[in-house]
Amino acid sequence: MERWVLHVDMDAFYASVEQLDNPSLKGRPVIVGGLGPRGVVATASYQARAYGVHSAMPMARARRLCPHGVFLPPRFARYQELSSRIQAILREYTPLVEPISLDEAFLDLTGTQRARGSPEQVAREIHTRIPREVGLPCSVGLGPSKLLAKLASDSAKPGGLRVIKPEDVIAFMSPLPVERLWGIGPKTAQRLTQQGIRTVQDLRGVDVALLSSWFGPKVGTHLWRLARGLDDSPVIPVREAKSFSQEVTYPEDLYDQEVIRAEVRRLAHMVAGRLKEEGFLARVVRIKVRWEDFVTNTRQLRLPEATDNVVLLSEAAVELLSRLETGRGVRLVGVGVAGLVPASFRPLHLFLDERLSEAAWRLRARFGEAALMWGWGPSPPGKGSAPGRPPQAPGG
Ligand code: DCP
Ligand code: MG
Repeated sequence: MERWVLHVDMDAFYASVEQLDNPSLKGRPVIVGGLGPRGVVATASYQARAYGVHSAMPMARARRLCPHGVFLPPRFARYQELSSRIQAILREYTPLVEPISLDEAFLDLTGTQRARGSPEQVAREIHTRIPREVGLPCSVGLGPSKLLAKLASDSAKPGGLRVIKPEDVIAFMSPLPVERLWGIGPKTAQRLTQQGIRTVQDLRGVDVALLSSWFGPKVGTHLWRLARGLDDSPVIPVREAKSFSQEVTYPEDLYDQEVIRAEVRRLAHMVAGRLKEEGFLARVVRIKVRWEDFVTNTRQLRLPEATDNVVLLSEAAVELLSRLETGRGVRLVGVGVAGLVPASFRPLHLFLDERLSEAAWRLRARFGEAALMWGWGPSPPGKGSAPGRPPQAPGG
């Protein structure tokens, strides 16, 4: 059966939402992002892009480039709400919807023909329904794979619809710069450029053995396939939310508050590492404490936004610990996370910069330099004022 994948990507998503909610902003350069001194641009309306403003640019630079722009802080809850409405529309066509971020998703339309019309009709319908029913502009691409669907929607931006039929793939791809192929980062692109390979057509002229000698067999074969538009990566509907936790039962009860806090931080680090490994962000942090008399207490809190950040998660866990009364010996400590979303939903790690440094500052103020453990290193109990060694390895 012919494979059909659709890709939808909203145009200047955050900025378009701001324009939707405040129509006086329509047609104006709107820049959404961190407004503090170290803020970064999340996105800019196409009117602002004309001044050279783009995502990930320091806000200070954006202000210089576009002094008469409208600068706004992000409103994640609102973006999330509209994202859900968009996804609900998409799910009317197939359960095979893979959200990539708040404003982007893939749909596998293979074999949906009978129920919903041809993939091309579905693409047209989605392309008109989203602006009509949600009020936001989008771009839609349809092609024989995820690779082609994404390239198609990119080429239709802003506001367009593009269909790439299997027989048009080679002609469509040939003139594209190699960086446009996914999985080709700046480093790979640079190495290709050094060899005089700039476009997909150039890349198609290099045989697989040569590519493999440059990049190794795995990447070499991948590049060879991409150059031919060959991509069979599946559309993966969003995974069920899970939870992760780490807990330890101690051979001897813990009494020292510093030690207990250090343990909570250490477990939070392990959980954060697990989130990173599995590609999730968490909204909820939990702790569990079993006292010497076997009474067990749990506490949980909801974070302002989903994160896998080590410092934020351990800060939250320590905060929860402080909500429990002290004095009794502690047999067991556990730290867990729930409310997991795929890391591709990461709202704005760029802004976290500001909040992160704030959290780091608070941490340092409370526990001293030793409290800061950015990487994924050995456990901290025993450092500084906290005596003792971490007990046996924690179980799952
Ligand atoms: N985003 C962000 N930081 C980035 C990139 C994006 O916070 N470095 C946020 C703001 C965007 C949203 O994610 O509105 C969607 O990202 P896109 O890359 O799809 O960018 P836009 O939708 O803003 O613009 P377009 O897709 O039209 O290029
Ligand atoms: Mg977008």
